[in-house]
Amino acid sequence: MLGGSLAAASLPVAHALIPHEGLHGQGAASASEHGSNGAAPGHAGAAHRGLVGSVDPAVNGFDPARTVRDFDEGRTRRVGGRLVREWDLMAEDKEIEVAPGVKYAAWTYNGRVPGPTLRATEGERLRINFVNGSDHPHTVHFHGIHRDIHDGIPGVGPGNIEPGGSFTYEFDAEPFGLHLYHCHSTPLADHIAKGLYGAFIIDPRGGRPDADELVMVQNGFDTNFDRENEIYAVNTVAFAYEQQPIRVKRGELVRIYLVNMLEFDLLNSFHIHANFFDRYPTGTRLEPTDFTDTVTQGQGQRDILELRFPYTGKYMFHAHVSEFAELGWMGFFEVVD
Ligand SMILES: [Cu+2]
Repeated sequence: MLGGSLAAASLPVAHALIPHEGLHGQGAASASEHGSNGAAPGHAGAAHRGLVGSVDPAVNGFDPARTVRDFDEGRTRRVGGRLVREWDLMAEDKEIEVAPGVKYAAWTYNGRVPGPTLRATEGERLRINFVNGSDHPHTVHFHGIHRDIHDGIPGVGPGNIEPGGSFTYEFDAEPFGLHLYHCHSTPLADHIAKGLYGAFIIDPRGGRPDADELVMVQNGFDTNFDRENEIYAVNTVAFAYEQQPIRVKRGELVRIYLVNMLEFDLLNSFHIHANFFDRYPTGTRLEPTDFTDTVTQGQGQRDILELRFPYTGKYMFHAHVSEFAELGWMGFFEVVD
């Protein structure tokens, strides 16, 4: 159980990673508060319990507050009575900020981490025009059912797409559910961990009930290249939804598309406070299998979660792996009337 002093407890760890001189607001930092090693014993009195300062979405070119409700339906046209849906994805090398003052040399699809949440409907024909604008070879590997040459792995079909190269992946949208896409070049863990991934939603033909829909891609960043993560998040920026809670309406159905893209750690989890949700593993069935408040996911695993908040107020959600929560993977819903 994580309480209000959560992030204060986390700060000695996160603190060491983050240049923070002169950044302590609210007069919380005094000379005596810091040890000689520069580690702060805690941020009592700071305006929020997360990191000091905030990440500027304008500098990153993406904003977790928008990513959470940003679904990319691409362009569509009819070809012989069939709907063809198309997207352009470009791999680009780009430095991003994953926590205040913590820069990370990411590899991105379309300049953002996670890449765009691609959304289609069961049975459509999908085309993904991939251009490699990075200095390294990459691919796009989609989860789904398709032919090998469009699977986006080295050595099969077009294999690695070299810098400056391009390829159009093409397949049918099946099965319906919540999937993912990511680079599959080797070393695989590095190509994924650097940021080349995104959520891929295939809606069932009949759709799902109306809801306030949210996408949460759980990720992490190995900022010192020791093959362990120093920063954890949903949608990339540590504590983003603590600093700016996700606002939802009381009583309204909320649907969360939850994907685990974490590398280097085998398991991740999502826990909601003061509430329970229906769980649809991989989103491939229309009936939930569970009514619970915590879901654990291995690497590449995903679930659709549905819930309603009966009361207004602030409700925490976080990885129930406490270390992850303390290093950025926590946030709040703000429930309003
Ligand atoms: Cu790659």
